Amino acid sequence: MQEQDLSYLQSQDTDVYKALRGEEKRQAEGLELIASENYVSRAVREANASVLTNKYAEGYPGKRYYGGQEFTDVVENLAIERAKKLFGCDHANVQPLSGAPANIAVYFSWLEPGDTVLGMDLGHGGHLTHGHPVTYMSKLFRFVRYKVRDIETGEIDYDQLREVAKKEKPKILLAGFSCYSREYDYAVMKSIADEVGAVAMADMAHIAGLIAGKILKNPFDFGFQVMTTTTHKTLRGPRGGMILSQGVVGNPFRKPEKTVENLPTLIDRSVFPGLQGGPHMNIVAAKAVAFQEALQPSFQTYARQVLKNAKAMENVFRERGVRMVYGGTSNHLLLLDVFQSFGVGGKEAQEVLDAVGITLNMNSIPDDTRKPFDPSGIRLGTPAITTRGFREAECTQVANFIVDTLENKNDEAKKKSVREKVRELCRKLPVPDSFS
Ligand code: DSN
Repeated sequence: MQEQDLSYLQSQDTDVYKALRGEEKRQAEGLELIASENYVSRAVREANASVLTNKYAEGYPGKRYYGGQEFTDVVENLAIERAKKLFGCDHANVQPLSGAPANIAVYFSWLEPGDTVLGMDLGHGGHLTHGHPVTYMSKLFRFVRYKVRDIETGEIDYDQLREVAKKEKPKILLAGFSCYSREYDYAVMKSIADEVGAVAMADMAHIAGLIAGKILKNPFDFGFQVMTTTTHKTLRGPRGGMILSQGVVGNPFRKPEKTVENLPTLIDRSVFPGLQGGPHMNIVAAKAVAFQEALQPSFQTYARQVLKNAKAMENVFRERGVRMVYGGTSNHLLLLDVFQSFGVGGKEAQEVLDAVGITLNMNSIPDDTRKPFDPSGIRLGTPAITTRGFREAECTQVANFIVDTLENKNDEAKKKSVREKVRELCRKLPVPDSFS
């Protein structure tokens, strides 16, 4: 990753300049294993840092409330068309500021206050925005949860899900997660949604890049009507969100009838003016650039390698007796029960690993008896190190570093040696500027 030219910033604001340089060094010299993070290309960063940050563009291409839109319309149309091509759908709204507003906008497009959503339990891998009681959405809508049947395999209890759906009659059936390492049976999910008259929605934030890279199944191929995602995880774009949908794209300024066919228009109206004001057009431009990168054949190679790398790490953890929640992985992430495996809490594991240059996050395991601020698990993933060019051999080394560190958390010499090996790997495979 070439150092950004920050010379003017340096002359204007040394404090921010120093913090940015520090972060550049941290990213260059450490291993990023946070499953939801990635490195963007230099082209994405340039678009992100462009003059479009100066521009208001409330509305949609060709229908804005401010003048001077000849270039904003170009970038938003490019982002929309590329997103549609990537995911094979009728419509893309590229304005959501992130994943949470994307989900909220879908809820408001389809639900009335008090309506029910059936989504995955947070403790079993779901996401806060799928109705956790701490969120405002849980005060407006009724969220009911399904769980994983078997924690050793990650199999979802579809029988229970069907029974709950029949009883609770959700308006939205939601497939999606932030910490689940197996793949949904979308056909079964869709059949349950049809049986109870629910819209089938997938929150694919974590695996959007693996779907775009054709390594994991695409919910649209099974009849799902809506998919939300962030754009900065496996999809390797700027920090932001997006809503993809099937149906007829109508004029967002004319209220359509509330039918499944009209979901694209209902969603557009829900994003703006329902929820958000001016979109961040610099981010929209960066999304367009990232989607173009994801349309290249090399992105499929990347997605395949993300999965291979996760499997290589899984093999090490299995060989060395580490307990993996859900028994391993079928995507980019792994959830390790470090409390059972090493007698170390998740918080301490995160801190000890950070000190040797391996960044990941503590995470609850299903039905965890420990508190969220010091849970039993750590979550890790391979999207960022794969962007760096790591393959199975390096990932095997990294998994061994993790186990070595946690087995020897009080051995300073051992940890120093791991730190040096991490630096060496980072020097060998620096973060690239482009990925072709
Ligand atoms: N915070 C994201 C993650 O780490 O999975 C989800 O929103």
